[in-house]
Amino acid sequence: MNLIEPFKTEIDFATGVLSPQRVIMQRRLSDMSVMYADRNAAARIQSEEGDRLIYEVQGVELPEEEGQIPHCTTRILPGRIGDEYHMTKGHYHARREQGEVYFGLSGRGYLLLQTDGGETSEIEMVAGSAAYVPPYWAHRTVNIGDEDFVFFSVWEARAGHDYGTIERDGFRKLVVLRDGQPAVVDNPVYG
Ligand code: M6P
Ligand code: ZN
Repeated sequence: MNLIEPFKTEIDFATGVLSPQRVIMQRRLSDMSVMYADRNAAARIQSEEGDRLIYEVQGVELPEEEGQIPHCTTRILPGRIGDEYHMTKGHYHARREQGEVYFGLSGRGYLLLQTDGGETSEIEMVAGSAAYVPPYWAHRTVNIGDEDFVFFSVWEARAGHDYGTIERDGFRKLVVLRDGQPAVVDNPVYG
């Protein structure tokens, strides 16, 4: 076990920016264009405006060993690909038995969850919402507002990210603009 010195990070709730600056990871449309239901819309945006920034993660780097508790902010920019709101890739934990906590800092979003067994759940999040991702639930976040949706996440270091299952099957639910409102609908091409 590494003995790590205690430390703190200041968080800007509106932007998710950490200080001191930590590791920053950006995901652009090209990293996830196949994850959006409307691939034509994704291709059109790509050719008309270039590689759009969808979301950004800023976090502390900790050793992936038992007992370490990584934490980060995620900022999802507002916008849609076709009717579908900007979202994260989404993942299961490689160790499915590990959970996670999300805490809303600013903006409005949905937390979509699903299990291998076919259960689904969606939780609306605003600033101040503490949402629990229990073990075994895949999780994806979606910005349903006109501003950045920013939240803070905390998990156990060995949880790991399993992206492959979602890359292959997608999510059972999509969050889309319907009649001027965000709506959670079945994904017609799931699986
Ligand atoms: C949350 C946490 C992170 C995750 C990030 C972006 O902050 O769950 O572990 O990396 O969201 O989500 P994803 O990894 O699915 O792109
Ligand atoms: Zn996770």
